[in-house]
Amino acid sequence: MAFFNRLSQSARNVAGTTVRVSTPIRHKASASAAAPKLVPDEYDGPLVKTQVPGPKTQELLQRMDNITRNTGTIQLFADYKASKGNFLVDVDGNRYLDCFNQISSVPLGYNHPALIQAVSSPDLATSMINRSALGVFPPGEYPGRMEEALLSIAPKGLECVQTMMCGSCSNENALKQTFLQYRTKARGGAMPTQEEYDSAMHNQLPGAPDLSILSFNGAFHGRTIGMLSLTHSKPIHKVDIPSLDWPASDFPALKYPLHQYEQENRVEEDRCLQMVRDKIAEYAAKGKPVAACIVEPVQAEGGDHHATPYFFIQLQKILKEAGAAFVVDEVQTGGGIAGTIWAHEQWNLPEAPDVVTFAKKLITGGYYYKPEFAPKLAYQVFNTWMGEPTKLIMLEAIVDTIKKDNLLEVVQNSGKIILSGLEELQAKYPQFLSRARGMGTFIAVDLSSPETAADIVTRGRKAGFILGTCGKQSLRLRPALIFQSQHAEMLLDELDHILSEL
Ligand code: PSZ
Repeated sequence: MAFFNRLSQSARNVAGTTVRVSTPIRHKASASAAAPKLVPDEYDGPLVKTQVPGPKTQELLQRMDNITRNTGTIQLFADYKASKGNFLVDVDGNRYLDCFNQISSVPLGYNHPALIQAVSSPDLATSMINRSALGVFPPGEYPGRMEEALLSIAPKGLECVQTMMCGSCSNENALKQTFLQYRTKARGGAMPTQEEYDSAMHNQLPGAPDLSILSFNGAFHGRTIGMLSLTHSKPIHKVDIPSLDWPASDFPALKYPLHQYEQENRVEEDRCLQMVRDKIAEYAAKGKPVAACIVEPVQAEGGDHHATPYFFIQLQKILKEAGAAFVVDEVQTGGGIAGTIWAHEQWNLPEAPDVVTFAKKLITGGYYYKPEFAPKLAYQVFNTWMGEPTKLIMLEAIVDTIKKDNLLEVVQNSGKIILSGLEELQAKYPQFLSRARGMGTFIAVDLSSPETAADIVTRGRKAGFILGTCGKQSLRLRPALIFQSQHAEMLLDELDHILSEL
């Protein structure tokens, strides 16, 4: 089996810390020369000059902690002016190949020329200075921007779209629309009665109906009070917060490699589908019928759990039969990282999902929906900003760049290199690695323990790589769409080095 046969040596740099100079022999999937840089003046590689975290980060962390007393999550302070392409620079001048991208929310890397140009337009300044309440006084350009930026990439079969601020509030409002549609349908299309208006004011039936939303164990849909009832990835998100009595089904736990476990995986998916049916029946019997089901194409925060297209096709069928809406949360999977703009495109569903939500790489939050899910009355789905017009100016430039630079192909190619590289590393270090899996560059691999996963992230950081984790002990990769074969090689080479030293 061909491994990377990397040759690496240690050298001491001026600051006295170790930087490795490595001469990898290229992985067979990309034996050709490095592709021309998509961001022309991007750095050639990582560079770590100080201890990590460096002295400036440590000083700022202290100051920040005096201000918020809530800095337990801060990893480093960045120098965004100096960051470029796939490389994040910190305030200490250290440069990292960013394989995690602000929790998967950076589409084109740092300071992409197309975005610099887009934000330099007078339109953007006008839009920023005069931020409008989009629900009441939208700018004249807004419908055009929504057509260009959002409808141009709409999932097939979904013709309406609403912008919102973040992923959680997109999910909240999308699910509100499914409740509205459910109740309107139950009334045979009639508007709410006076009794319903009056009882709703006191959180009572029939105006405040006992409906439920089905989610999956291991899911993450946000941290607002409503979404937390659908989030089941880590107890720290939920503890001490009251929650709604809503059903959750198991999500398939697939075995890898998929081709070896087709039968077992089918049994596992059928078990979860049966649980969906059972939960729907249980909650109907309880008087809390399921109005909608929300599902991630890949359970991300929960540990990068995938399911096959079969699972989602069957799930859609079950929901349709039950009269419950099928809501796909593409907040983390959407925007191209799956190798297609929407991960669910790869399922080949017989018809579109009822609702698809997004945020992160799409820059704005929001959701697509079928016309029958549109609210029937004004002010049922509403808030002050209803999104952010400047974000659509940026999104237009992002969508143009994805098309112009064929970034979906770049993602597919880099994804293949990373995944096959991880599979080789898995064969080389079976004591540490298992279950390499991914869609495009949305990739993860399991480590032998949570401690090993954390150790790899720390070692990676010290060598100039930003990596993520998810679930209990998975290493999670979320590169930008401009992550090319040469970046994939740098990453694989470093992982090989780290694993050889464990
Ligand atoms: O710890 C956190 O709050 C995190 S870490 C990653 C996320 C949240 N992801 C956000 C997310 C998501 O991955 C999916 C599938 N759905 C909804 C959300 C919520 O989006 P935001 O954070 O924009 O509210």
